[in-house]
Amino acid sequence: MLNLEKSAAAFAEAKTLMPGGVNSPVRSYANVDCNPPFIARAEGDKIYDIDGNEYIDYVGSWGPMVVGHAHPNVVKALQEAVTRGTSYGAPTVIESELAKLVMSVYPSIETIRMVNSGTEATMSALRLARGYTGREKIIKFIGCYHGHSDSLLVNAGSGMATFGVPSSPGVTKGTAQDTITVPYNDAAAITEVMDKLGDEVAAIIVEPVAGNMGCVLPKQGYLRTLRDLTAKHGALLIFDEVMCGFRASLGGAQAAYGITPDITCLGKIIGGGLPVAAYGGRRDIMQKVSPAGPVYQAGTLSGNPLAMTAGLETLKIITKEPEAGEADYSRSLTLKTKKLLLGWQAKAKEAGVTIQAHQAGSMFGIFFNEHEVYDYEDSCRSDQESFKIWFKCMLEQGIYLAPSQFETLFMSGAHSEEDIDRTIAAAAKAFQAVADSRC
Ligand code: HOZ
Repeated sequence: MLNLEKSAAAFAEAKTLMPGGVNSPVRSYANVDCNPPFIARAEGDKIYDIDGNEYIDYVGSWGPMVVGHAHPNVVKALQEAVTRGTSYGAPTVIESELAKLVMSVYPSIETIRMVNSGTEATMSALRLARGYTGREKIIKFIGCYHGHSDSLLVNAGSGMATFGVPSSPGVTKGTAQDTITVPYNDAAAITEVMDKLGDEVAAIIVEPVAGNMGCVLPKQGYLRTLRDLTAKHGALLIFDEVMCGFRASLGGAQAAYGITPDITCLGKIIGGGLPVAAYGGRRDIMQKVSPAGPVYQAGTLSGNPLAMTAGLETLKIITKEPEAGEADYSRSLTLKTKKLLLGWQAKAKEAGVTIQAHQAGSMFGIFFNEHEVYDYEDSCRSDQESFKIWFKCMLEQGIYLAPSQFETLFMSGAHSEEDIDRTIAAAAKAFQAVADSRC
């Protein structure tokens, strides 16, 4: 039995200090009926709590830790950088270095603006789309989560799905009415809406691989439909690749599916675990951003030298040319993820539990569902009770997973074959626990 005594005490105190005891909702474990381990440190693919428990980590800080925790190159670069000061609020060369590296992998990004979080990136991208097109309406997909700015907190995934809150109080009717929501992966539904309202729409924003209703892949041709409809109606197509960037493939979903968006939002990995995100795209659109143009957006800590350093070192590792005979970084993550999921599927089958397993490169997840999962409704029909049992049994065995069916798991370069084998063995017990609970 996992001893979480110190974590429980720390959580009790935190609840007196912060709403729900946390600074971001899902990590509270509120929907899995247990206390969250309080984390003391992390290294490689392992995370350690204040009770001394060790876990194999598949959350990876919700995506950024693609090279593992405390990678020596990242640590060394940060140690050197910190001695030069922590923030200048002034231009630095390292911002351009990171920009060039990102743009070399994402050719659709001709000009980029660094910000501090995915929320800032998507919020700013929408403002830009509205400023560029002179239109007010935006379309988002039910169950897609693009951070917590007002216009995007409508029928959103992630914590809103986890806690069953379709929209947030505090978002005005005026704001909400400019956000049109449509089911994900339904080409007929989006075509109908665009045929009716397309000329009023500034942008369609989409997670091209959805990661906040669980991991849900786009159907064949779906992203092409979005591209064609936006082009037809003079609206912009925004890919929110905060999660799937550098994960669905090195070049993200846009490279994996061969679709070029007008604007891309990135985050997580490009900060290597420090707070960084970015939005960028076609030069003519980005030239509308202040001070090149009139669409205002700013940030004291944007382009922060420590954050740029962590991002740059992380991207250098994952973009490095492989040695002869070696798989490239991204491909090796994909292969490890595949091995893990095949193992989980086999163990689920042995236990007589049906799951749907989804993978896009190094992001992945499972649903306890007899049927295929293509959208938020399908995701909601998954068996939440089974998920809870599975999650807790995995945690007990030292496997750290996202505490919600409406989130995604991530593989890192630090996960060893041995740890993947251990994770598959743990899954055998967890699926059996699910099967037993159904007897
Ligand atoms: N919104 C993130 C997950 N998709 C962060 C969750 C958290 O830290 O609570």
